[in-house]
Amino acid sequence: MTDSTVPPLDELLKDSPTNWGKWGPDDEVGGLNYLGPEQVVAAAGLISSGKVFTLQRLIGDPKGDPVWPGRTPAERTQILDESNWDGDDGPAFPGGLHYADDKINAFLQGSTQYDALGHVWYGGQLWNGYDARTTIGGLDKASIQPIAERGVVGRAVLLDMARFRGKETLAAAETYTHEDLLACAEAQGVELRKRDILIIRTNYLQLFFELGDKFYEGFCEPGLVYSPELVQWFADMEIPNLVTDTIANEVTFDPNNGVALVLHNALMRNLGVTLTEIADLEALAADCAEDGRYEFFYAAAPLKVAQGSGAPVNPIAIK
Ligand code: UVW
Repeated sequence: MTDSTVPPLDELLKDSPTNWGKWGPDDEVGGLNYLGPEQVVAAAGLISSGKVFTLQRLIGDPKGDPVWPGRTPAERTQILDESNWDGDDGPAFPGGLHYADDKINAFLQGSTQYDALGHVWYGGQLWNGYDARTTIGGLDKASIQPIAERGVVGRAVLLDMARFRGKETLAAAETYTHEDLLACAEAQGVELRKRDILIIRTNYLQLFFELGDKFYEGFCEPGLVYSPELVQWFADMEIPNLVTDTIANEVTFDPNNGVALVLHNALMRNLGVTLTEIADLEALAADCAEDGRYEFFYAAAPLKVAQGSGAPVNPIAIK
């Protein structure tokens, strides 16, 4: 889909900063290098109440699974259950063992997930300058595997943009900037520090459950909007990981130029910021509003999938 009035990404981002080479020519985890033992130990010091929140959405939710247009929700198939032993097609093991087995056919980005740094690109190059042809048949470079092997642990801050704007959910195509994030943090009484994992709540996916198929009409999610200043802010703040409760973390089409997913490229491809999408932040946000504490320990490790462009994850926040 090419529209001549829309600038190509390589023109739009020609002066955008990159972290290519910063962690060597073989790096595949980008900004996660900012999270070393010092950050892990400091984050552990934030645990005081022992309250645990899991941030994954249910796969196979009876109410539906919100996915990016063109993807389909995971299909779980029962392979074995007690009915297999009604006749004699159940496997026979000594002692009379019966068991349930099932499998899923799922987009690796079809629920709460980490994107691999090689998930998006333009101009024939992905993160760290790797050739886009290394994606053919599976990601040979910057796949989800190195992120999964490393894990993500650090201090996270929840920025509740919906609550900050006094809304149940942000609206389709509604945008916010890094300055809005700072204003939100100030209103919440939390300091944003270098190397923080940023978690942003919009509660937009509530509309998926309320609107059904209409949710996808004129699809344009709310989210961060590109500006050179915003990208520089992410670079200066050394943000390792951006987590949101929307399908793609940023406003789908930039209202200033019409380009799709500019920040996937400016932040992930160029700076190496890992993106985490479709997180369920509702219980955590309710608790933060109640106790007024918007900073906490965060840990996540996506599934280890060889050559994967992303993988499901169930992140954990502990207060
Ligand atoms: C795309 O990049 C298309 O989607 P996502 O990052 O949401 O998986």
